[in-house]
This record gives sequence, structure tokens and C-alpha cells, in this order.
Amino acid sequence: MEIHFVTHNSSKYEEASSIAKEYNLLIRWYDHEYEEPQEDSLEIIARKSCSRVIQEKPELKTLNFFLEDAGMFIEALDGFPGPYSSYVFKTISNDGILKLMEGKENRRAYFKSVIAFHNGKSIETFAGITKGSIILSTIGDKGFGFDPIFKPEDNEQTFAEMTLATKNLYSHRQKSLRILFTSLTAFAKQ
Ligand code: ITT
Repeated sequence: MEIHFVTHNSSKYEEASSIAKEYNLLIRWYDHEYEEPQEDSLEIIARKSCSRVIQEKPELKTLNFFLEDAGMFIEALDGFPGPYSSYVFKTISNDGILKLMEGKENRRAYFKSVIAFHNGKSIETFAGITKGSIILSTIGDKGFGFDPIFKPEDNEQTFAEMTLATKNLYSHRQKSLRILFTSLTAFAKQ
């Protein structure tokens, strides 16, 4: 089965590709930058983005593909930036988040990943969550996005200190991807 991952983010593709190999699946990178609809829920954003990319790239209509929308939700900021993570990262980035968190004792946060998979006919969504905390200053130079300020629960390292293989043991994305890949391999065995 040929599966395409529509994303403009090469790090996301590398994480997904590495996990896919564990399931004997090969996923292809479909590099396409699309504008995200602004909505309150990642599920709705992912579904609407699927419909949007099909309109922009009609060849996707008959292909098996998925895309993913992720966000970081900070408890002390009532879930901000959440579904607005992309815009917030582009504008105030990690330093801006650390400023907003100055003096906050509650550092709890979680990452959520929602995959929307299009099987040529319909769209299904799969989600994964990883809880953790926002540290006091950036640490690490691997990964991307908010990785240098996020430390998953029960771990001494931030995502940005981890190798790709280690991040793939803890991340929100590996959780949603594993649900998708498990369902695809179960389907292929039928
Ligand atoms: P797409 O082309 O797949 O949309 P993107 O980088 O725009 O790639 P998202 O919209 O899903 O990805 O991500 C929203 C923001 O959250 C974005 O700024 C990312 O850098 C950040 N983010 C997403 N996943 C992350 C992760 O695993 N670690 C750190 N930051 C992450």
C-alpha cells in the first residue's frame, strides 16, 4: 500500500518514516505547504485541512494520504497556544512562551497530535497526547518547534535533547502514528 504524508515539515516526516519502518510500511513525503483553518479543535483543523489539500492538489483525491496537526497546551495559560501553536511559534516562538510563563508555578503542559487519514474515500482521525512540563529556559538543539522547552513526564531530557529514536518513544506524534499504522497493517492482513 502506498501512503503519502502531506506536510511541509521535514522533521515530522523523518519521525513518521522511522516509525513506519517498524510496521514494514513505507511512507512517502508529499511536501506541500497549506494554510491551516483557524478552529478551536485540532480534530476539526486536521479534517478541514484534508479537504483543503484535496482541493489544492486534486491528485490526492484518489490516494491514501494523511496529514497531522499538533499543538502544545499549557495549563497555566488555559491551554494556550493549543490550536494556535503554529502561528504562536512563528511569531513569539520559544522565548515568547517562556516570557508568558515567567513566575508561573504550574508548569504542566501537554502536546497533542491529530492525524487525519484519507483512504481515497473517507477521512478518519487518530490522536495521541504526551504530558510534560515547560522548563525555565531552552535546552537542546535537536528536533524542532517547541522541543527545547518541553520535557515529557518521567524524563530528564527535553525533546530537543533526545535523538529521533528516543523522541519516538515518548512523543504525542508516535502515539497517533502507531494507532494509524496498527490499523493499516491489520487492514492489509485481512
Ligand atoms: P505541517 O506542514 O505538517 O502543518 P507544521 O510545522 O506547521 O507542519 P503543525 O501545524 O502541526 O506543524 O504544528 C504547530 C506548531 O507546533 C508548529 O510551530 C510546530 O513547530 C509545533 N510542533 C508540532 N509538533 C511538535 C513537536 O513534536 N515538537 C515541538 N514542536 C512541535
